[in-house]
Amino acid sequence: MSNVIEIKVPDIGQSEAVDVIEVLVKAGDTIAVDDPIVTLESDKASMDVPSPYAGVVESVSVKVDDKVTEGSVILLLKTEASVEKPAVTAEKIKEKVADIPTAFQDTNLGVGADPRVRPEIADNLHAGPAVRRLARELDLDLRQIPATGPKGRISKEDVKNYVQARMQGGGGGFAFPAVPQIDFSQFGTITIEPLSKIKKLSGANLHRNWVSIPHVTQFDEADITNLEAFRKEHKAEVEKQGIKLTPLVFIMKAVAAALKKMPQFNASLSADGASIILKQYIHLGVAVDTPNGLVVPVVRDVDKKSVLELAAELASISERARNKALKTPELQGSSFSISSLGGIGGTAFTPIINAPDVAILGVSKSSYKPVYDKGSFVPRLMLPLSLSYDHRVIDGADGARFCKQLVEYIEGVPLSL
Ligand code: CAO
Repeated sequence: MSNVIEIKVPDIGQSEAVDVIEVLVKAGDTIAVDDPIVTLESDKASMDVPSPYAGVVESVSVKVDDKVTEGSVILLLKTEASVEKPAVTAEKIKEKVADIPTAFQDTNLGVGADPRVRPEIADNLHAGPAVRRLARELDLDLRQIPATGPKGRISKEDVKNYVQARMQGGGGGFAFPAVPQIDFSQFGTITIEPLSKIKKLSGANLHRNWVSIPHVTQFDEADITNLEAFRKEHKAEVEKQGIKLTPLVFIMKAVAAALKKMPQFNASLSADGASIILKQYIHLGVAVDTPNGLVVPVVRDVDKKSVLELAAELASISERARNKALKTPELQGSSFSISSLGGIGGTAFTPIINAPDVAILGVSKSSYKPVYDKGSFVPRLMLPLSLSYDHRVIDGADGARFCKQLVEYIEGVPLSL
């Protein structure tokens, strides 16, 4: 025999009224046990209330922005179930809330930055579990989605509109052909090793940055003969303080000066693509090669620190990156990034932009080259630079100007510690 029963707000672990931020069912819907029926939001968390019974919704008694407490009627349900004991408990709801990942590693170069978990740690981001789940399923970064709900809340509608806009803007009917599944053992012996967690997370972000940003890479060279002579002169003395002096810290100072001169490189594109967000701070993401994969810790306020301070900080963060000892905030907030492969080798490469930055500098290995000067060739130590920039924000001419400016700053960087 069927009953019509009231489904009420269960014990949610607090006595204060909470907001209804989403109503997930309507009259006539058939629901199963544990199907979410409303999303509630307190000051601390948002939570889905699952249905304790299966049945058909007769009517819904709450609407968005209502305030409810334990015992408030949510809906009337026609059910065949026996209704002795409601199945929903505070523990069950808490379990559901705990389902949502709460931490992530944002390395920005994409690196380590998993877009599916990223939104969950954004402090002032308002979105219910259902919206967060949807964003995770679609691999979307919630912070990119313009919110239209009350108190700046992101609704399901906002997510749908965002996806639609993205498809209209960039889809064009184009779809990637699937990568063929091949059994390589047919060609010879193989072994299969799982990718590290960092590689999986960074891979997703590098892929996103590579396909979603129109990259251009500009190449140049800076004469670091004098810089290198100065560095070598002071290397031993600095090492006594436990600090390793490499060309990179001088390059970081020169980059900071160039970013001050050309702030459009120290910027991000707004989520709707309609404006540029210029940053008044210079925080440089520095790519660090670790046994587990690429990590990009951030050195803050590079323009305000001395060469020695930067060298000490760089050594500390790269060591901690390799020991997996970095804290989440140390991986966030870069305004421009540097990937230096100079200690390894190579003459040039095309670094992938560390979104939401709009540019990244690649540094390759310096080598002596004959440079024509006043009628003769002289040996000079030349440093190869590769600047990748987002062509939506930066024109080619500015890309070339930035490189020229950077070369001038590297060649004239104050030779002091
Ligand atoms: N040209 C020539 N020599 C260079 C150089 C350059 N551009 N840059 C560094 N070197 C030298 C250093 O001076 C040092 O030699 P000495 O000990 O004789 O002085 C040696 O190379 C090793 O330097 P280093 O790599 O340990 O230090 P760094 O400050 O240059 O770089 C760090 C630090 C953390 C950036 C680096 O160790 C690293 O991890 N680089 C890899 C970054 C990476 O993986 N990028 C790819 C990202 S995309 O996949």
